[in-house]
Amino acid sequence: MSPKSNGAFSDFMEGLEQRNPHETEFIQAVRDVAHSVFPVLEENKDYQDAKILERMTEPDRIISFRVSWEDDEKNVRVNRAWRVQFNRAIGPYKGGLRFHSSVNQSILKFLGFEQTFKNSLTDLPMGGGKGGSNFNPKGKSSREVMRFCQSFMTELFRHIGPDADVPAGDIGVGAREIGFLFGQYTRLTNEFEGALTGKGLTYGGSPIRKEATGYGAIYFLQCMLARADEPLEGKRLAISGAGNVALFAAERSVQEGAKVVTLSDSDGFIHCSSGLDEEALEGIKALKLEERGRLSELADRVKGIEYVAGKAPWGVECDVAIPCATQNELDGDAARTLVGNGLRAVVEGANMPSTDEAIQCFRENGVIFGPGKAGNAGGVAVSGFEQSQNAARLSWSREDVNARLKSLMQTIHEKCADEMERDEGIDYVDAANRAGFRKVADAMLAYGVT
Ligand code: NDP
Ligand code: 2IT
Repeated sequence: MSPKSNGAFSDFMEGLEQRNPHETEFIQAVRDVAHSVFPVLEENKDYQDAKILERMTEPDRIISFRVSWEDDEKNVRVNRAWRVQFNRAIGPYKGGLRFHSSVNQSILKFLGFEQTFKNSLTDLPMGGGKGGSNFNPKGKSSREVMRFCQSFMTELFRHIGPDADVPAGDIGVGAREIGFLFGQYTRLTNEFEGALTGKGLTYGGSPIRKEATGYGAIYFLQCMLARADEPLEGKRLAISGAGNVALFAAERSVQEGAKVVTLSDSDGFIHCSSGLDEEALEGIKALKLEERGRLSELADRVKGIEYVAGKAPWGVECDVAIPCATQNELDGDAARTLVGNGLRAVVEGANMPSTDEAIQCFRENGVIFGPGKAGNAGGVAVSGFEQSQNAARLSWSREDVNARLKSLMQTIHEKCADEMERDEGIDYVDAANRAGFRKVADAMLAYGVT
């Protein structure tokens, strides 16, 4: 960055921090993008005059609402919920819903902001949005989750629709929750339409949607490794998380001949130094996705697996780290340990899982680093394919969707590689931010001052 650009960047960040006090995750996400795109702004007076970045960092609107519901003991419970409709320049708002006790406005604003650039990278007509609630589904019965989802949708339905805003899953919102939410949406609106994605295959869902984020991350990793003339086969992968993203990243990795040496949940991690085989993975998928069990139960069930309580998996020896749990789960200390153990590459399955200090450490040590905006875009991309199938009242085959997903991830990688050729000083982080930014910025310019 030039000294002039650097000064403007500092002024911009100071203003942003004053306008959004205490929103640490949102400020972190904006800093990452602003740092990458300031040199682009410097070259483009139209962007500067139109105050494009100032406009992009204010959500179009935030809907905040109360969700009241009754638990199994007939107690009335109250939660807080939001839908952040961040940016509609290139398509209807699109992005997941998160149900987790930690959810707050800052986290949803960071996720909605990042989603805008991620969706732009897919080249599909999708704007950016995110929503959720501080409701904690853990330990709740299915009936309690159903009553919560129905109450949540009774408020949200008036703000969404296939051409307005199309939510999907995220942490704590999987196939079961999308079923309850869609059931209530269709009941309230008397319409059967693609207002949510991640639906079950019997009611408008797309093949490969549940696998898409994890598979997509591995397709992106393959592209990054190929550019560095390295194969994926035989590499040891440390994956964190044991949810929707992590499990299907693991599945694809095993299919590609890589060794998955870890998976984790918020209580600890499992370690299998020889790499999980397909049978072990099937057992883990059943435990996590169907029985809703804990990884701590596995050591007794599967031979060759060690369970380590209370720790993240970043201390084990691996060639590639794939964080697939949550934001800021991989910090500077973890990054230094990984690098000390010979780490070659990182691809982010989660959104913003690496802290700034971790990314800095990867940069300084020549680790190939694929940011979440590019690496995990496969999930929302197949959501976009689900919207297309719903609108056309068609259903594509698994093979077809998987081939489209693979090709889309390769295209995102090519866009990043093009940006890196345009400016040799940048990495995948800057490249993904710039490529995502240009499309949204140009659409906003075309609309005038809105
Ligand atoms: P799930 O709810 O299916 O799984 C989340 C996993 O991460 C669980 O194993 C969970 O453990 C663990 N986890 C969650 N929060 C924490 C925490 N605070 N500390 C430690 N572990 C934690 O979510 P997804 O797999 O869908 O999402 C994972 C990440 O991927 C998120 O960052 C999400 O935003 C991102 N993402 C998801 C997409 C999707 O299609 N679902 C698309 C793109 C990105 P436990 O069960 O113990 O809580
Ligand atoms: O972070 C994400 O991209 C998601 N949670 C998926 C969003 C979607 O609309 O499929």
